[in-house]
Amino acid sequence: MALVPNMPQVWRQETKPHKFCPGCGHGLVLKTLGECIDELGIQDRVIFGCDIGCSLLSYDFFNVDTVQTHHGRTTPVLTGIKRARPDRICIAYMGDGGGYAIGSQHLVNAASRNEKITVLLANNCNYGMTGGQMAPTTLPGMKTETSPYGRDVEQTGNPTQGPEMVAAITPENAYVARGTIANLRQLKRMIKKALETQINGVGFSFVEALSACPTNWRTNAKDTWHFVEKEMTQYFKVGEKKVPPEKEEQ
Ligand SMILES: Cc1ncc(C[n+]2csc(CCOP(=O)(O)OP(=O)(O)O)c2C)c(N)n1
Ligand code: SF4
Repeated sequence: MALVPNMPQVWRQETKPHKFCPGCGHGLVLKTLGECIDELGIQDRVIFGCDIGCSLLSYDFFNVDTVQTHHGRTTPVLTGIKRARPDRICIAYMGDGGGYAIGSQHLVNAASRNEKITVLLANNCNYGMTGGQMAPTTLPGMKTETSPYGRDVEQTGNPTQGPEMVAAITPENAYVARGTIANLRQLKRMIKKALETQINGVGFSFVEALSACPTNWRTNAKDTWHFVEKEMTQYFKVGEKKVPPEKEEQ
C-alpha cells in the first residue's frame, strides 16, 4: 500500500505480521481485499470497518481510515458513514457470528434497503474468538464447544445460507457472491466486482468467503484444507449469486 508521508518509521513499512493464528483464513481474505483496494486505486477513499470477533484483529492491518465497531454492528455503522459521506468507499468486515447471528437484522435491513456499501464476511463455521462455539454456519454434525455431540439440525436448524438470503432480498442491481480462500484469484475477482458495484453507485454488495479456523477446528494443515474444500462446499456453494446488469452503451 502507498506510504503516508511523515509517519513514524515503523508504520511506514509496507507490511507487518498479522495477529491471527497460524493457518487462519482471515489473513488471506484481508490480503485479497488489500490487493483489490490497491488495484482499484481507492486507498484514500476507503473507510474500513471491522467487527468484534477475530475480524477485529484487522483494526490496524491496512493503511486506510478504520473504525472498529460493536459485535454485529459493523454494517449499520458503515451504512451511517456512507450516508454521511457518499464519496467514501465503505467496507464492513465481519465473521459469520457477526453477520448471521447478532448482526443478522442489520444485514437484512441494509441489503433490502440496497445500501451502497460493501459487506465482506469470513465464514469459518464457528465463533472463533470466543473459543469455538456453534454458529449459524456450523455444519450439520460438526462438533464445537457448544455442540460436543455434533450439530443437531432438528434442534438448531440448517446452516445459514448468507449469500443466497442476501440475493433473495436485494434488488437486481446488487452484487452477491460466495468465494473461498481455496481460490484466491476467484475471491479477488468477486471482491473487486463488489467494490466496483459501490464505486459505480449501483447498489449493495456482499461477498462471503469460506474461511478457516484451524485453532478451534483442531485441524492440521491437510485436514484444514480438506474441511474448506470438501466439507464446507457440500453446504455452501461457491459462485456468484447476483450480478448487476451491464450498463448499456449510450
Ligand atoms: C454484544 C456482544 N455479544 C457477544 C460478544 C461475545 N463475542 C465476542 S466475539 C464473538 C463471536 C465471534 O464470532 P464470529 O463473528 O463468527 O467471528 P470469528 O471470531 O469467528 O472470526 C462473540 C459472541 C460480544 N463481544 N459482544
Ligand atoms: S481463533 Fe480461528 S478465526 Fe480466530 S484467529 Fe485463530 S484461527 Fe483465526
